[in-house]
Amino acid sequence: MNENAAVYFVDRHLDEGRAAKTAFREADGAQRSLTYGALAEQAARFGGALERHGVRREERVAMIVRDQIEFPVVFWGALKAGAIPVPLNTLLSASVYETILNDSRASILVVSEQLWDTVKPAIDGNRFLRAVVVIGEARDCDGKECVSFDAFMDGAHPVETVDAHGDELAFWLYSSGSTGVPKGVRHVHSSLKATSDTFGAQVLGICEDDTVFSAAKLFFAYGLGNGMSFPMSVGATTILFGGRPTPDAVFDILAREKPTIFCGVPTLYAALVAAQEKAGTAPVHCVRLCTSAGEALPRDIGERWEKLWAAEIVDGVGSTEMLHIFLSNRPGDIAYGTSGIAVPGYEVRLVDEHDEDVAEGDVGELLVRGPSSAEGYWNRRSKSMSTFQGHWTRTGDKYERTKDGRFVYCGRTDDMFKVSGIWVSPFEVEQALVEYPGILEAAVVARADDKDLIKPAAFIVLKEGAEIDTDALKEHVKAKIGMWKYPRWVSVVDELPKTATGKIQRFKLRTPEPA
Ligand code: 3SK
Repeated sequence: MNENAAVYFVDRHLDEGRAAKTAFREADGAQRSLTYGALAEQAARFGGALERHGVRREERVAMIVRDQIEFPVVFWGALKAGAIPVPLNTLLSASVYETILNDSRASILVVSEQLWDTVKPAIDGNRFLRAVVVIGEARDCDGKECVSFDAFMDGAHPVETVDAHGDELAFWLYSSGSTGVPKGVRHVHSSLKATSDTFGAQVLGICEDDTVFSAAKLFFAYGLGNGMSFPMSVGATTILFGGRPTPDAVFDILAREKPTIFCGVPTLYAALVAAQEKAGTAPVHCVRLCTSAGEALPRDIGERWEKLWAAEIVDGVGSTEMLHIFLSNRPGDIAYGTSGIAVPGYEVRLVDEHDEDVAEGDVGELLVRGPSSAEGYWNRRSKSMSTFQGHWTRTGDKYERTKDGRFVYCGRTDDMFKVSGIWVSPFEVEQALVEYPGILEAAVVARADDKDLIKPAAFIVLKEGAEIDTDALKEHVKAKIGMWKYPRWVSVVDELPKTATGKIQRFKLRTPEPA
């Protein structure tokens, strides 16, 4: 049997009578849409165009592509031809693109024309790229072949989906984690179906009648599942949005497109709740379910959203290495402020520094085992060996298990610190901070005081027009979570440094306080 993921996610829909069903619809630009039939045809032709350009199996096809209908065409077209699509974050700088394009040795790059000015300097000196395909008008590429997407596809013969084993490499995703160093995470064909069969089917209960809008983009593992593999596993429809998901843009899409499932990240939910409460307008009730991941959702945000929208947020945790969410709340059984329990098909453990299971109520590093773990990092043997240990994957996240078996996030292993000999989770202090009126977001890091003792330091973003009394804020944190955990320094900032997917980059805040 051919275990190429494109058979299950693309070709199967033709046999099951969904050729005319809309698979993707754009919410912006020309508002184009793509049926399952057109996707199968165009992906096969994109695969043929790769072959015509001499792309062979396992060669990498880099994608710097916004959420638009060409994204699934390129991704599945590459898989059909046996090439390896490598979707990249569309918000990176030229120097990071240069590093990743060299690291992956991609021979073809597909880029959205809106991103051309940023990407162009990254390809000038590249020795591996044979062609650059621009979705839009072709550009001048200084000696490299540069064609428009339409010209690249023109006249290409459709490929037959190549035979692949489920364990064969299918695609890579680059993860820069909380440290900023990009690593190529290599995933196999069977993993996409594994995440759809577990989180998609058994937690979301996604079905053919659903319409999904994921504000988290397709280049991110979370967005790839939400907006592509889960809906395509059941023949549902996805709304694509290439722009920045500001509250206004998101509210407009929810009202116009009426998705039944909405997927966001905590920063976005915080901004949506603040905007909605300020405007005082009633939301359009269409979503049956919302999801959150990327980092733990503050309890307060979950509760306020549910009150406004009468729809639960299913908060979970996943990783690029595990492809999607493996620990999650369940619809109808949500405990905001926790990451819920293991997703069916996954097992988790909390271990101490000797890899021994910790006692109930103690904090430990979260290890996970399940069917979608990556094969390893590209060209990073030592990091692969320390992360992927047999069947278990180390997440680098610290968790505590409550009496009722739910997992509570405590921070990254490298973000935790001790104050007066007791562990402090920056996340717990941040949760207490954002519950204080006027605070939109907060990040907490360790800082040495004038006696060289480690204490929490907070960075806060205020809601529009808000002012706060920092002494009263410190008292609030003391009363809420404990005397020793309150931030000794509070800095008001315009925004927090974050990865494109919303994870706070605390390492960027760990500088001594300016004199
Ligand atoms: O960070 C997460 O929670 C996540 C969830 C799903 C897929 C990928 C990631 C990083």
